[in-house]
Amino acid sequence: MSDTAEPSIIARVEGAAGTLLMNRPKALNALDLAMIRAFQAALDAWKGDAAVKLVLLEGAGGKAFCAGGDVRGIRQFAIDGDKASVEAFFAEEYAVNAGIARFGKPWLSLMDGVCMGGGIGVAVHNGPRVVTEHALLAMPETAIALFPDVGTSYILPRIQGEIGTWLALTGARFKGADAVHAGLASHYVLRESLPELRDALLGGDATVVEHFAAPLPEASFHPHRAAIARCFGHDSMAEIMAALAAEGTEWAAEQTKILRRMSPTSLCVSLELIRRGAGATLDECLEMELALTRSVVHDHPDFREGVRAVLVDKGNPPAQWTPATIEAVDPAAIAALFSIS
Ligand code: QUE
Repeated sequence: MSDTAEPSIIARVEGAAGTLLMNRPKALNALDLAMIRAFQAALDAWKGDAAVKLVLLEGAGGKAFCAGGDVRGIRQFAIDGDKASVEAFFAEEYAVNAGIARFGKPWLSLMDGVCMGGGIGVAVHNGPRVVTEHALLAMPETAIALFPDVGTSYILPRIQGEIGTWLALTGARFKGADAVHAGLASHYVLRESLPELRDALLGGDATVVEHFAAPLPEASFHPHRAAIARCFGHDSMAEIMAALAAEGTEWAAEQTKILRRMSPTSLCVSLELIRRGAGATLDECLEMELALTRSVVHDHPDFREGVRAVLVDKGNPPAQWTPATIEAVDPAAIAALFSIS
């Protein structure tokens, strides 16, 4: 699906910068395979090009940086039994994530607007990672029965105080300032400063971003830091649900309600993945994630149902999960999803 005759990624060399504009604004710049291939082509072209001192990544349209991957398309491949297309999408997407991490030059993302899932994957593995007051970051995969991928199984367990576990399981929305406090972003810049920042970056020196940083507001999750650490440090969903129940606060009740809407299988898979990711390298995490896509997308009904409910039918009717509750998830079934590859 393309919005116009324009390319979905506009890649140019401007001054000493390679610039990449994700340009599918009607789809909130969600990544399809053509875009992923354009990212790989830019990585290949610019990595060894001494005239390109840094890469500047932006989203078109003013509303989104990038809403994620083209999960509607992946769902259709899964329904059609087209395993090769699903494999190509995730394998090539994760190769781009790894390529950004080892690009060897600054890969500077301007996150102004929605940035979820696959959008986080093209932003956080290098830097500087700039957010504005209009940035909204989330890992919402448990709502569609996926799991935190694009290398976030490496990033999230390294955030202090179980903030990453909380983010992955509940799909909590981070404002720009929250993302900086959590370490997902590195610099907080006001939207009104972006044109001037952009101009300065075309000079090829990424450190100029320091001059544009605005005072950082307090994290919106600050009042809940202790409760997040208490409740989300457990290694099973049953323990996390029990810990939230024991809190007896409005906040904890809200978290419980949110978690009860997510795919129970996906919650258990995501928690296990984050725990395994804590002791793994980025490349090992990406490999683990790719192996999981093979089982989760094809062998389990929840992914198709989750994308249907959230993105195709927009919540009407809500998702029907298999099994329907966290309590009914068989640990052996979760282990099996990890061992198939
Ligand atoms: C979980 C996700 C995604 C999501 C919603 C979730 C995701 C994704 C999109 C999305 C949103 C708007 C679009 C679009 C895709 O939403 O990965 O094409 O226009 O890409 O709850 O993982």
